[in-house]
Amino acid sequence: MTDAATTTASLNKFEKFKAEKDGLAIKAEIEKFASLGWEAMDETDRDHRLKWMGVFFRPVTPGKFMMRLRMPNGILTSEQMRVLAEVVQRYGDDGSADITTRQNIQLRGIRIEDLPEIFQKFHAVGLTSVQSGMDNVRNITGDPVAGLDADELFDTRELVQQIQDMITNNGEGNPEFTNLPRKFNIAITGGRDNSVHAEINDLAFVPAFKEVENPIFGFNVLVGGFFSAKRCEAAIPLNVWVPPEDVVALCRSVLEVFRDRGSRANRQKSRLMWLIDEWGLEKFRAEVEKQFSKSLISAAPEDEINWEKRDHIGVYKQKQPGLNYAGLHIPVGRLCAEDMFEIARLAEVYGSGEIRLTVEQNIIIPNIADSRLGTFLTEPTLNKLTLNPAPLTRSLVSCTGAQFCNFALIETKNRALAIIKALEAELELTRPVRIHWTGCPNSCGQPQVADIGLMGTKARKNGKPVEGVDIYMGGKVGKEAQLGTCVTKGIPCEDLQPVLQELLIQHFGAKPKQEALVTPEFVTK
Ligand code: SRM
Ligand code: SF4
Repeated sequence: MTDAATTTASLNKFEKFKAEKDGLAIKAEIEKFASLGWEAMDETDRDHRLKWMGVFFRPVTPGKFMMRLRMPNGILTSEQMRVLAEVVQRYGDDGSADITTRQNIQLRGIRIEDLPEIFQKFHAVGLTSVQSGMDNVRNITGDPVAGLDADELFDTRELVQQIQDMITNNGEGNPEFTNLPRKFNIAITGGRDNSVHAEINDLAFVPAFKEVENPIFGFNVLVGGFFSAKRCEAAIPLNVWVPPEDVVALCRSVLEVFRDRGSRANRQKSRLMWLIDEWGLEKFRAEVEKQFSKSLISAAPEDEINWEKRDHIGVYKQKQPGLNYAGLHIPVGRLCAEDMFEIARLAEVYGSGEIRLTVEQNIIIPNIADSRLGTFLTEPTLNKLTLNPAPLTRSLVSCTGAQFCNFALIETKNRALAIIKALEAELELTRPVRIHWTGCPNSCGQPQVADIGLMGTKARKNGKPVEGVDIYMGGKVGKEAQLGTCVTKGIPCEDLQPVLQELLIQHFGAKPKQEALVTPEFVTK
């Protein structure tokens, strides 16, 4: 640890409770908590340590917990989806699930007394929620069409699973990595379109060929990307290239350096980039190299991210002849139990039982044979979870917001859907526009990667406090990704629709519907 981190006096309150008892210790106490009930539990165990098992106390809905899974590379089976559906189904209207911006699933409505049975069910189908919150490595993202995409350079699935297994001890929990100074995000992409937003991860691997005698495939390494309320940074090149077989070891080395040397004094300054700032990139690279215990190879001059980002909504041919994948749009990622059972059924009847998730909070069903496609397209579920949503709906992303998150300054998901519907009723759009909502400056909904990002804030109208947003623009994804910046502050949510309408007209070629009808160019389309 840094000098600052070694003295107890300088430790922040999170470090103190972690030093008293490691978060993972509560794994052995789940039965006890279940019989005690949430009200009688020790508050630190309930509000913080349970997150090491992916169980989040929700002050907004006390007694109804959220559970965050791990979905390496965003992949699950129909059997696993059915288990998740059964869990939320028992909670009636309180139960639902969300697909997250890290290709993952969160469940809602969970009662503490049900945890032992829920964990047993997870175990039986190979699901884990371990180390998915607090000072742990979050769900590791990978290409959503890995192994399906004819143009991919590398299938990321196995590597992502290996990294998760290393960090979590095959899903059982690994005390080596349960006490990081802060959260840590890892992404790995083997495709050409940067489907994982590599640039916003603490550690990311992007495809790159190293010329030795012949080009050899591997990854250039990026470090230090993160969003927080106080500071947002895109990841920077570490000047390292690794072949696929060294990726797991390099993850370990970077994590060990962060764990042992990252600052534990001020939680607002504990993400990896702060350590890189303190040391400088050269020293950071040298420390990683020491830990890696062999020489690091310098980066390839160019990476292979040279496509615009795809959203995977719709039906596409796979690299396997005669097979297709279908990207279903899930409005703001929210699923009810019935939807989840349906998705599991569709994946089994038409595909191979596999289901994938995207960072845009949508679902992909792979391996649909040409011969089954016609019948698949007639499924009534596709009227709700559509293959061809309207252009604004298609790219809408939203964080959890005030319905369940106590950090939220505004309601997000329901409001996002209502405003998009109203805008689509007014406007004719010729291309999708990526609108991301996030309920507070923590930026879980990634407004900085959006064409138009909306960040919850406190605004004023007629002298009264009202829910409002700061507007971000200029986010670019895929090749040459860059973060958007704040262009307008404090727009009251009730006044937002006309403001968005104007932005869409001015910057994204939208036309008012009336005008669209009389413009010959549009009539012919
Ligand atoms: Fe997040 C904290 C939800 C992706 C930055 N995030 C939270 C908490 C746990 C706060 C809380 O206890 O209520 C939210 C849980 C609300 C709930 O009930 O759902 C929460 N974050 C989410 C999710 C569910 C948003 C979504 O609707 O998809 C995403 C879950 C991802 C996952 O599966 O693990 C989620 N959060 C992100 C991302 C986006 C990403 O990773 O690409 C970010 C910005 C990127 C980053 O971390 O660098 C993000 N979340 C934060 C932060 C700010 C971190 C910081 O360094 O300050 C917090 C607050 C914190 O950690 O102190 C936070
Ligand atoms: Fe909650 Fe804020 Fe994250 Fe939205 S951005 S989920 S409101 S912490």
